[in-house]
Amino acid sequence: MSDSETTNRASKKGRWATAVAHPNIALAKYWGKLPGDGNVPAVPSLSVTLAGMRTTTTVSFDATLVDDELVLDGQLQPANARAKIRATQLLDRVRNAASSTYRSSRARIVSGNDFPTASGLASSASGFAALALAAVHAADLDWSAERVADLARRSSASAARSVFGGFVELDGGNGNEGASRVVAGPNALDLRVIVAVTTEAAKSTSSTDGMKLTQERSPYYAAWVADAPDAHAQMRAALLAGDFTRVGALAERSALAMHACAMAAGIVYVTGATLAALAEVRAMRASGLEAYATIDAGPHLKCLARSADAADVQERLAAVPGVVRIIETKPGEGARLVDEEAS
Ligand code: 2P0
Repeated sequence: MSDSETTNRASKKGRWATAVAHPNIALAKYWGKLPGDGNVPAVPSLSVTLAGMRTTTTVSFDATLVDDELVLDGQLQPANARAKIRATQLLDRVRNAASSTYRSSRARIVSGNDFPTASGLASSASGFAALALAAVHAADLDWSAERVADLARRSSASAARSVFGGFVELDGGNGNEGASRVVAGPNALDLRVIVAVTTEAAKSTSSTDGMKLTQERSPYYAAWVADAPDAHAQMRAALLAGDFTRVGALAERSALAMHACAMAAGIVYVTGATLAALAEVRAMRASGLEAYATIDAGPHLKCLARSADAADVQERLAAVPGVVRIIETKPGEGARLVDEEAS
């Protein structure tokens, strides 16, 4: 990041900063939390941060405000909106660490996504990564990326991974504090992630609620937690070996294991369109086109392919009934400050 890209300006009423962050998709999934209120995952995960989709967030501390304000995708959120409450919780952590100038000041947050919000495209990951970085800088705090990631994780664990670029791991499991770090840079693997969007609507069960119900009700939850550290270690090794085939196969396995575990608790994120897209990915492999599927807490399918195969994969997924559009992404940068205001 160059100095000219960063900003932490004084305005008439206070200080503001703008951050950009990208979503990430987990190749080895996080699903389930440790007991307690630290929002520490029960399992380690490994993700790739995705260029091609972005959240831009401006935080402005303003002593004249009586409450924090959140404008999300152009809509002022009501005081009792879940997103607004979660944003205020993050700001409170920042205020507690900041100087007296900010401690009693409310803030205006303006945040925009260039992709569907809250539908399983990881908008909470990019949203809280951008919010954490912008809030820390708007409050004049000089924190490391690791500390910003820790702040973001407390709001949404996957957001810690979007603070960093390339391939990123997030610790989880007993005796663990949920630290995150870069495993490899964006060019470590020749990879394209083709997102088959199946709806523009918000999902019905949040990840937080889905995980809670899975932990309470799934007969397979203990097996998922027991298997995850080894699945994560295998993914890490395959990535560091540059082995696309193994990364892809392990990613599809992790996604299906997570969904099987959740489905056994009655939590179903996939739709007919998701399964049709999954069948098409498997048909691609049968025909010699090496592609692998992953699915998050929503109905979209993300397909992993080599760059040379990306156009063919896009064409085949676009033809699947129920796929409404395609977004092509590739490994990208972590969260960063920019010299503009979000709208
Ligand atoms: C992941 N997901 O590893 C998994 C796979 C979705 C499916 O992390 O409760 O929004 O806010 O910590 O981070 C989405 O969960 O959940 C997620 P909270 P988060 O990417």
